Amino acid sequence: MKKALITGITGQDGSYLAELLLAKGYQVHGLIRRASTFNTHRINHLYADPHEDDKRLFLHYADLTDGSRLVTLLASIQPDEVYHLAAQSHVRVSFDEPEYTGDTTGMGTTRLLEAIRMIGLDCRFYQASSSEMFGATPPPQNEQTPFYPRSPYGAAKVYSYWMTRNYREAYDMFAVNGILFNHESPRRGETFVTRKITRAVARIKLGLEKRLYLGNLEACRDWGYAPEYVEGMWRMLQHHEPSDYVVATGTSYSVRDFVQLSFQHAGLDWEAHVDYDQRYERPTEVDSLIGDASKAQTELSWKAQVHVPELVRIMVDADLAALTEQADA
Ligand code: NDP
Ligand code: GDR
Repeated sequence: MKKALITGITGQDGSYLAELLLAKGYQVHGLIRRASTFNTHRINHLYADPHEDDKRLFLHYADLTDGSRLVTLLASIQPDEVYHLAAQSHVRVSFDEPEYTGDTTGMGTTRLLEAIRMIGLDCRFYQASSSEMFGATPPPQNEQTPFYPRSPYGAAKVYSYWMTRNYREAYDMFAVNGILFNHESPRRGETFVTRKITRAVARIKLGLEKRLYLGNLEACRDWGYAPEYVEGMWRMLQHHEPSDYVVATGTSYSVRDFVQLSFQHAGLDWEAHVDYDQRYERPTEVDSLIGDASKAQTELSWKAQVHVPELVRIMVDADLAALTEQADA
């Protein structure tokens, strides 16, 4: 049985990836942070009683800021595949907490790579790189596009990208960067713009709220569907040689388009409910991202199936269903 370690298992992608790997027969180990309240709601449905014999999901306390813990954890688990998804992943927050973002989103990757090297672990390593690394470089963006990050988050991801490549080249590690464009789902964190919109639409529709406050409506993003993107991660680690891949839909919509489609799906007029709030603007913005994922299509046979109109329907319907269920309970 193959063993995988997922950092960031409690996040959007970590939860879908854990589902995928368990379905493929893996033993899955997840790194979780100690918090005063449980933050495992996205993976609770996967967690079996620890006393059951066929249990294949194991959770371990650790933190990206604690390098020695990463060493002991990797040494005891001995995973075949490491999916490094943990990060301070919010771009706007990275302007407020640049040093912490550098320590986790940047240095956290080095601590993990160095732990693998120090204990001589023979494993495959996936780094969650991001389209935010392209930043101000105009679209379309592919694996050859120069990086021009526009936030502390983007800069930390560029550092992690190069550390991953350096460990591949210097130590012959099977280490890859998945350069993933924005991907969303009903499990998306509630402060990212798509989920903030679909959740507000559901609340407005059910009369629980009246207004939605947003920042820049003109930014364009290449939004895909998270469950498909974690399949891309897995395929990168099954390939015969390590390389870096863009994962994207190749289409782009503005935040305004996403707002309009979401309200329209619920039979609402967005202009009657949406207001501007300067606090959601970023000091420097990424204006336009459109990914060219032809390398992933050719080498990994990966292609996005869900595009924004369907994504909007999935997310608005899920938020409406969750709220209705709550109200009925
Ligand atoms: P989330 O924000 O949903 O999840 C982040 C995860 O990282 C959580 O499990 C969180 O744990 C964990 N984490 C944060 N800080 C630490 C730390 N100091 N030590 C240990 N764990 C920590 O992110 P996503 O699932 O959306 O994204 C996964 C990865 O992919 C991230 O690295 C993100 O930057 C990157 N990415 C995401 C894209 C997207 O569109 N979703 C696109 C491109 C890249 P906790 O639950 O305790 O907070
Ligand atoms: P992004 O996602 O910064 O692309 O990073 P986010 O959803 O936060 O922003 C997308 C765009 O929407 C604009 N925007 C707002 N954003 C938020 N969060 N809240 C608002 O109220 C709002 N109003 C307008 C933003 O300015 C931006 O242009 C995500 C994260 O998942 C990263 O971890 C990942 O690397 C990238 O996607 C690819």
